[in-house]
Amino acid sequence: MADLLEIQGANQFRVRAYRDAARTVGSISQNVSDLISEGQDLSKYAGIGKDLAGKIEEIVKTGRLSLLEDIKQEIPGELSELTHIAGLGAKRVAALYKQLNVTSLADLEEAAKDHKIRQLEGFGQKTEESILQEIQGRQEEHAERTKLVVVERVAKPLIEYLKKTKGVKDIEAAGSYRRRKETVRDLDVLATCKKGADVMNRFVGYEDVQKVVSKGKTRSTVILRSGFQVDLRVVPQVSYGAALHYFTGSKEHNIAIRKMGVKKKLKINEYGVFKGDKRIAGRNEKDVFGKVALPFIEPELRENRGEIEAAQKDKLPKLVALDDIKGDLHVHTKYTDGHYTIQEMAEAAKKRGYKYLAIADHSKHVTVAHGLKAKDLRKQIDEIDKVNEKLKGITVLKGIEVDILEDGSLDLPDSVLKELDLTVCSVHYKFNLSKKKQTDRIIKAMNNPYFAILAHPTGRLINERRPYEIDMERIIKKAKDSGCFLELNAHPDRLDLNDIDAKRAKEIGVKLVISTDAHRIDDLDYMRFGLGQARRGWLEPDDVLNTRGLSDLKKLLKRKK
Ligand code: DGT
Ligand code: CA
Ligand code: CA
Ligand code: ZN
Repeated sequence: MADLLEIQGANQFRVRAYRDAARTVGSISQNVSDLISEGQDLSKYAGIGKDLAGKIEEIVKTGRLSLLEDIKQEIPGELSELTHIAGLGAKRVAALYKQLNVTSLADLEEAAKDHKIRQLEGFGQKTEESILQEIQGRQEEHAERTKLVVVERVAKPLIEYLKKTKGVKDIEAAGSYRRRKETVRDLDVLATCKKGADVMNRFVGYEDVQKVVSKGKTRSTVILRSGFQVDLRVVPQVSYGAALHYFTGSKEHNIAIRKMGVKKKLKINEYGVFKGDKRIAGRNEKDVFGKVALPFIEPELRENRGEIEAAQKDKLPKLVALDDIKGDLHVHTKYTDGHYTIQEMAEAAKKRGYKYLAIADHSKHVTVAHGLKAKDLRKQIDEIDKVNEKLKGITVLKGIEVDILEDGSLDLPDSVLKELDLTVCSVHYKFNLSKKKQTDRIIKAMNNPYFAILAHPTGRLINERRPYEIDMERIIKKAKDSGCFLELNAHPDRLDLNDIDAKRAKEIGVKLVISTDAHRIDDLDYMRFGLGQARRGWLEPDDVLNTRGLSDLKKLLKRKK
């Protein structure tokens, strides 16, 4: 609705109301249709008024939204999807439609190839080229993968439901989901159960199942209403560990393990580890590793990216875990586009066992989020002092998410930055600079002695916006030389740095900061996604800045100024 209204040129407040409501619905942990059938009033959630609550109810009860259908009648084709192309907001999409009659991705591609876009006012050759690149990139990535957060929302209730089946003993989701990969193609669930248990009928009878692709005694596959595929396999208990290992993957890891087995004259498959016809392991995953003389390898590491060699040398990392995290260093408040006060966010952080929380609202360049000017920031600093006087057991740190401007300067003067405990520095516009220019821009910013943490270093949005081009190796080395840190943004739409870059940063010796970028209290729980990615990047507690206590943190944040 928001995209379509924006294309129509509707009132900005109306547009934002829909976006806020959509975000809120996305962050509600229960099933929204359950809430509605229980008769709950959704307007108690932030960002959902009576009118929107009514519309959500309409969607749940009728499967459609009549107003949306009316507007769709007025707006042709795939225009709303085109707004997700990097560099194209609703305004530009409207211009492309009005002037070139572009209504689909195919039209857009054709217009770009015919060099018609560069001729429009407000579009240049650069924009045209980046549009074309993006379209082609999307076509390559078309193999559909779902974000981990979305899969989690499906997997958790499904597993809970299956657990309640009489006779089910073990049950677990394996595959890329267990490896905490940022996106998942399908869910691979494994179970063991007593003879005669009715688990397959329970599975295909799950309310969210749209289509049963196949149903057998040991394996069934269904498609859920969201289009997402789930496989369930029932295995004998003696094979559970071997099956869990096999179906956790990755395929590359499995192949490497199987080869090690062959060298020891062992056959390893989803039923067990076999010497001749004799099963010598299979009940436990740990024993499967044991038979090829390896210690247990954490699922997040199983990508055949060196974990087997490390395990052989007893050099596996002791991966960072949620319990190691002492605070969150990037959250927003009502001062900009957050939805809660400083005190509310701090209390929520304390409830999560944190020792500190850094407020990092936007700086003035981000006008859509009402970014702070120096005088607003000073006001916030005073309020933080007051909250710190009141609140015991947690320290609120003074920060800012300051924009890195196109010329590499920071969006606020040093005179105010120096009053802060830390800065979280972000690129929020001009994503399409050349690799060299984008890298130079960030490196120049890092020369500012008040630069502390590079936020979401590549700017990507998973499945939506590709990373901007930068020379990551140079950035990491510069961070190392200048005493800066890199963020691993834990927001499940970002997970930026990714696993490979995080591992590289560790190798070079730069510490990472796992931050949620929370705009609401519940977003603080995104930390778990950041941890998943950090673990995939081999990070240990020592590699992560926000595992430190407050005084160590403050020492590490001090740069030679
Ligand atoms: P995805 O694409 O997100 O679903 O990723 P996975 O890793 O969940 O892949 P999936 O669902 O195709 O297969 C689940 C696991 O089964 C995979 O991680 C390893 C195992 N597997 C699948 N195919 C093969 C194979 O050809 N050889 C071996 N050794 N293992 C396989
Ligand atoms: Ca899978
Ligand atoms: Ca699968
Ligand atoms: Zn932020």
